[in-house]
Amino acid sequence: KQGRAYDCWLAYRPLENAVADQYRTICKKVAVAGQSAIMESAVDELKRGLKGILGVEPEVLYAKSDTRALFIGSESGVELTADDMHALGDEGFILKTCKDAILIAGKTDRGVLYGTFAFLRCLQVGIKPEDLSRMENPAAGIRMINHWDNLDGSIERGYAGNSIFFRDNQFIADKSRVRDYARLLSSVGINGISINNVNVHARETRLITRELLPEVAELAGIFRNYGISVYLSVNYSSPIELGGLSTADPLDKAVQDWWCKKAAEIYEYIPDLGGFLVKADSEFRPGPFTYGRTHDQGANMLAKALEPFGGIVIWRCFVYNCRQDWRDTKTDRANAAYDHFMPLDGKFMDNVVLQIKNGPMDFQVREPVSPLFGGLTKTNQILELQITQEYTGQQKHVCFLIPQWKEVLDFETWSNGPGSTVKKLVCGKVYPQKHCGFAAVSNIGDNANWTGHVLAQANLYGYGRLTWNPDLSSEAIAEEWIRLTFSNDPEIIGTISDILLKSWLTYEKYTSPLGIGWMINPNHHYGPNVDGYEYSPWGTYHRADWRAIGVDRTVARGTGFAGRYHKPNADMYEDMDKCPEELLLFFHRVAYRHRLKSGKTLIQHIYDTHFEGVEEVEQFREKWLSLEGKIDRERFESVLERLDIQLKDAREWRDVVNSYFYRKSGIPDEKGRTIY
Ligand code: GCW
Repeated sequence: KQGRAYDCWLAYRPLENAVADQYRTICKKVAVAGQSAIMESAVDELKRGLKGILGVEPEVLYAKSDTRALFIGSESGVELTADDMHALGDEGFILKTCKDAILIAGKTDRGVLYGTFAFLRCLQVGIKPEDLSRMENPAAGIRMINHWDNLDGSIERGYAGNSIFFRDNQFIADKSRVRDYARLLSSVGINGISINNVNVHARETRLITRELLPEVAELAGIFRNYGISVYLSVNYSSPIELGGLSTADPLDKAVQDWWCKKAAEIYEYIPDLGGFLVKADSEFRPGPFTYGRTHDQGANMLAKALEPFGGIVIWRCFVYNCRQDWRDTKTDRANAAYDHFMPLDGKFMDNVVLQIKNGPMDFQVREPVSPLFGGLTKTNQILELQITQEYTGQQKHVCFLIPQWKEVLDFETWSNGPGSTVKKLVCGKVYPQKHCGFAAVSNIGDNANWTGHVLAQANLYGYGRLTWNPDLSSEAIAEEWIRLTFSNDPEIIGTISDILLKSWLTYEKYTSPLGIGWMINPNHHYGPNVDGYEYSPWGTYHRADWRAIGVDRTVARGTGFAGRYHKPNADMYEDMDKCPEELLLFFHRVAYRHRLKSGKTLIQHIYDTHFEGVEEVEQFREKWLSLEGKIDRERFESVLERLDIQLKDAREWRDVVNSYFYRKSGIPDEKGRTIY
């Protein structure tokens, strides 16, 4: 037994109330229509859930049928109509109830599986049978998780232990944890997973060889039973490294043939592989630029090889010059992805999908939305988010990221008039796309509680829920997660959601101000270091001097980034008075004595927010202490330990950042607090 935190939101705690009694009388019998491995996963989960929540072990009967459904209770009570079938998408589900029966149905077995998880969620939070009826279809087809796991078991930017797939350059033989992970992912609607790091090093390059494919196939088999397709990150130079060719030039016939043969070989082992994920020409990874070719040529060459097997190429847009001269104020990393990919719009094959990070830089606590969203109109695209908290506290700090993601999803790009929000774009509702949706970098590892910080489980949960329905609110997701993970007690819900919902803004307050980002220690990216990247080649500068701070990204005077957006966004960012204040230093160079809308000077804002941030962490700790004895000791203690670390490190952040700006500017804090 792995401890209380292991089950995450699938703990299936006993429910003791009148609603539970109602369900107990219905849930004695389950009739299964349609047999398959995925249906078996659904039945299995249903049994697990009913046993845990109601203490019921139902009798299960199988019927030969083309229908895909679970009938709980009487088989005759509820029926599927032609209208139901018409409204259902391929992965959608219907829940229907009458007095003594519940129907969980889908067009496919995947739909039934998602419906089963949804039913168990409703049951756990205590929704009455008569209020159960619903029909849901997922918002987009690609709902994916990316792992940055290496074969040696390490995880790039992992903060919760080592890989659950690999150890010591081998696949881990015991797959029970992988199966539980598949359950967690599929319970929130995830349907794709890339299992290895996008930085594909020598050993991982071999994942697409006959030596390792049988092992990949075994993993794929486990995920397949939960409706999840496996993808592989591939090395663009594979033809050289594995095939002994002298080039990986996408226009070279031998290279093209090599990939076609390779694809055929891979699909022998994994006939339903999702496809390839590719990081090319980025941070020292090889790519088409080496051969003077463009990214459409590179991606399309791979896409042709995968096409006969129904595979897709997910091509990352995280392409920029990471060897820039910090003295060069004309080159702007923020422009890079847009400038590389906009000219290629419409040139990609329809089984290529561009994967675009939410912001133009790199998963900072605050960034504007990448202008590629709404810029590209003729290209399949998915949004890339980072669940692992590389720049948001590394799972030592509580930082509920759903509110951040909601801002991204709800951002109005004006690409095709009003209503061209990011969520509509990546769900293919603004421009038609064959493939679209979401990807995010996982935050799990082999820690007993999966995510290091117990409260970080909420980020994985919330990501999945948003990919299914991006209209869900942060508040609803937080509440649902707490109910499933901890309790239906209003006091517990209130206390934990309060912490979660504030935590992102709190983290922002004591770290980097007003959208400027970075100010962290190089390489590992934890802890304050205002000049950590200031004189580095990575293109991430704040340009602070004694008078002002910020990067001028205007068209009129700066790097021109503001002009990459559609109007009226471009005008809004261009004008210092109209620019949303939380992004002020991202777009403008601002004097410390400049007055913000609050009436405070910029420097006073920096001091105040840094003091406030720490005070808020103190309050989180107080709030958490009020839960003592109300939740299990194990999770109580483990979160408390992390909050202690957060408090100590938030103080460090506050003092380092405040002292830095006091020393640069010579302007004292109006409130006379201690600054060093
Ligand atoms: O955020 C940066 C990380 C790198 C990562 C890169 C990427 C996998 O610091 O560790 O590499 O982004 O997204 O490719």
